[in-house]
Amino acid sequence: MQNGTTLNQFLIEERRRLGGTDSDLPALINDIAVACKRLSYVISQGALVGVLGSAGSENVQGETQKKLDVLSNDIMIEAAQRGGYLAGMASEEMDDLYPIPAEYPKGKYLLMFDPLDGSSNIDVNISVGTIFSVLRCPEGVTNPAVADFMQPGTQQVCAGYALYGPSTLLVLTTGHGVNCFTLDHNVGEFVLTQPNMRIPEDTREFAINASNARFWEKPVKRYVDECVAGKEGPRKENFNMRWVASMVAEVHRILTRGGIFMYPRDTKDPSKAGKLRLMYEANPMSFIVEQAGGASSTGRERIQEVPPTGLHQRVAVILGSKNEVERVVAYHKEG
Ligand code: AHM
Ligand code: MG
Repeated sequence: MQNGTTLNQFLIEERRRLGGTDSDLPALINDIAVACKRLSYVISQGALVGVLGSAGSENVQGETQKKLDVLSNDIMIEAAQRGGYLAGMASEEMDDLYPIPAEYPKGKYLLMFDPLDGSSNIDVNISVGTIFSVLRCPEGVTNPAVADFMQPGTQQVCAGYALYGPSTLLVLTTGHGVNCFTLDHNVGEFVLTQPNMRIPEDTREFAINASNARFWEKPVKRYVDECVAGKEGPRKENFNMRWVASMVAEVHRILTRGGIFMYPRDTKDPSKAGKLRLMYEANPMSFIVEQAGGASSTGRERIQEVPPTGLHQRVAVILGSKNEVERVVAYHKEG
């Protein structure tokens, strides 16, 4: 690829290189990218356009919605519903699935997204992001039901995230590696800046919300204790720790310089298998991380093989540098 390759040029060239014929997926990705550009602008304006703070409502998970949670959901729907590439959508911010309105043509894909991940950070001006996952709508289905979305992560045809940080980035996989594009605000295009991202297999950096330490299960506690023990401990090396509380920012750091991210199952609320949502957080991030040579697991099974049971199902997430994830999985096996 040449310098200055735009997202659209990249998608056209990738399709040509792979001998593909489907123009709907590239077009859908472009629509999603438009939503991310709009969001990047609104987020950057913040208090100037009155979008910070609470919306005064709750989502299906009982979380208080920020104004930007609601707005970002609307922006994504508006950008993606018209093209004729989708049969339905589902999002963190909507209780039920969103059917494509009758006035628009229906397409062959399903879109699931978290419009504004890490939104607890929005009022303090720390990076947030958008996460999305694209599935194929089952053959012959034009009005999908929830059951049609219940496909394991291994069925994803595309996954990506936008990161609204010092730069706005779009990171994408269609199952042929991971590529990162930076938004050039001057020309309004995402431009390929980090092709073929690879996660180093080893790391000396971990990310976990340590305030939950008293609720962790034994294998996670053992792993973190060993990291913290540093040079004098069994790992014989010093480790660094980071926690942004914005999964998109954590995954991007891991894609850039390696590391392990954990939001494990814990005993805080035994009715929940974890905090993060399988369909629009864990699965897309898992697809991206594995495509970049990393690994992802709940501690007990590969995330993308977890059988889905609901749109908003929660799951434990351990992902990042391969050797470290495998170590945590081994600790789970040892009990
Ligand atoms: P959200 O989708 O409601 O923003 O929640 C997901 C976020 C992740 O980005 C992040 O890893 C995690 O929640 C942080 O949780 P905590 O505040 O418990 O540290
Ligand atoms: Mg989220």
